[in-house]
Amino acid sequence: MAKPKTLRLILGDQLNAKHSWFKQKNENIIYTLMEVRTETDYAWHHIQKVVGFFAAMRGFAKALEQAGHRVVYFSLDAENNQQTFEGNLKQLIQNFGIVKFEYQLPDEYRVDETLKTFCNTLNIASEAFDTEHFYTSRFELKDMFSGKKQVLMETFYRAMRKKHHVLMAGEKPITGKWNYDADNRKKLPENVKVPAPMLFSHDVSEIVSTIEKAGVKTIGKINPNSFEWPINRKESLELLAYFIEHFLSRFGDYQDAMHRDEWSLFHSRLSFSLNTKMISPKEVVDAAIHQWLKNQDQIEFSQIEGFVRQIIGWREYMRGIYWWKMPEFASQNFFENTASLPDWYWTGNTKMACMKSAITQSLEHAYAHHIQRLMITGNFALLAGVHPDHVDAWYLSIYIDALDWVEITNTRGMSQFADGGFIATKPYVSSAAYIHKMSHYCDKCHYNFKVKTGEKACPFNSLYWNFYDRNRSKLEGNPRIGMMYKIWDKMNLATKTEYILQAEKYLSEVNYI
Ligand code: FAD
Ligand code: DLZ
Repeated sequence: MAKPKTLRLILGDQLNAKHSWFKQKNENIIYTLMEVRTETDYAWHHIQKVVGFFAAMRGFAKALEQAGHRVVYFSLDAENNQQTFEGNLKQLIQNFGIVKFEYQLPDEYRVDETLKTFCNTLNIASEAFDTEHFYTSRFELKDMFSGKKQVLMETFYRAMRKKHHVLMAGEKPITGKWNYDADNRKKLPENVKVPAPMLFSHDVSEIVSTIEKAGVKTIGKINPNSFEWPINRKESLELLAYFIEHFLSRFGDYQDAMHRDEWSLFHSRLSFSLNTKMISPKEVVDAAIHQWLKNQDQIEFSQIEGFVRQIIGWREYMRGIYWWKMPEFASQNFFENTASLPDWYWTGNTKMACMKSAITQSLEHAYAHHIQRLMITGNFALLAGVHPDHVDAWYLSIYIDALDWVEITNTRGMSQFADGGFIATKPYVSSAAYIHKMSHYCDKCHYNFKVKTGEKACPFNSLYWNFYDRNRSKLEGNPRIGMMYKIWDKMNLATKTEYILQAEKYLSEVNYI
């Protein structure tokens, strides 16, 4: 008699080869991965994002099979593909006489709800497992801060350092100081050469053709003969090794720098590998610390601390906030913004050099680094009063690493202040002076970063003051912002009026600036 069979679902962002599920081979366990329209169509994903996920899923399925596991893979164009997780799962449960359904906890609220509902409809047993990827469990941050007056990343980060003994000497930080953020804000000098980013070169033409034939709506560009992102664990580890050898020693210094000719500077570009779980945050952190320990004469502590903070700090923090605050988080709009996203967010066709550069590279590489996302594209959207739903939709589309749990917390929370300051203590907005200070964009711009009004005035300048003026009742009481209103109040009425009129002009013709 055939043995009772278990069905195990692996989602596209659960490609963790080290998961304990895979320690033993068992012919009565069937693994399934599926390319489905519900996932390709919930956003207008960048073509490189869909291709990256499919290529990595296909490779993962093949590797499992080669290791002796039983796998059923649904490609997008398979005839029996029902194009939903539930449809395909139902089919498999019937066809294989499955007696138990198992899955790993999804990182996305939407998919979590779908699978919970699906399990409730089943008349067989079901069980959810941890993904064995993150440092924290889903509700660890909520438990840590529940009932506390202040929820701060820094508090969480220190607790993480202590709990996981990262860069610690007993209960104290190894150098006596927790955070070197203040040292991480340098502009890139002309004499510092940035090593070339590590690019892979996969032929993904078959996947691109399947996506196109199916009529999936995507954005952005791709070279089907030379796809540049890692698509398996081996390549993810190579990218990690390349980062720690060539970029880590400058990571902290130039973390906030921007440059028109350098699309990834000293950043790791590991977010896709991490978010698909091809590599774990602990592997990344351990490898970076190991490199620093071996080369302390060449790698200053501020570089490694800056990097570790992003992974055990920000990344885990955003995940914790997500599970604490969803689903309400997804509809917050503190400033009651209503504007549409300018059309050129989808084309890069604007006269502002910084926006043009950040958007064009995003369309070309499905990537922008943190400060481009926060202080260029996010900054402008907030100054222009764009509805956070539109901003979210754009960020969820355009980046290869964009998954709801980390996209929405960064976009709606950190960047758009739509949560009223739960994640960020003040809105991340700036005038042109900051952009000029941290980048090389302004040198070759149609606009002049020093000019506030008139034909060549950089839009960031008048929009900046217009933002503060428009949102005075909501921001004035914030102790981190009071200074801005003092400066504004000291300006004479004529100047203030000119700024507001200039901002209104730009907003009224926003698709053409
Ligand atoms: P590095 O600069 O090399 O940093 C190393 C790692 O730290 C990253 O790979 C990432 O895993 C982690 N990290 C750094 N900053 C953050 C952060 N703020 N939140 C979470 N993890 C962080 N990150 C995503 O992974 N997916 C998203 O959809 C996403 N959307 C964003 C939207 C906005 C508006 C902003 C401001 C930030 C967003 N981020 C997102 C965070 C950050 O910009 C990216 O993680 C980073 O740019 C990825 O590039 P990298 O791997 O080269 O990062
Ligand atoms: C991003 C993505 C895309 C484009 N397609 C798929 C897919 O067809 N099948 C799948 O399992 N996952 C896909 N993903 C990643 C999912 O969106 C991700 O698994 C969920 O959001 C859960 O976090």
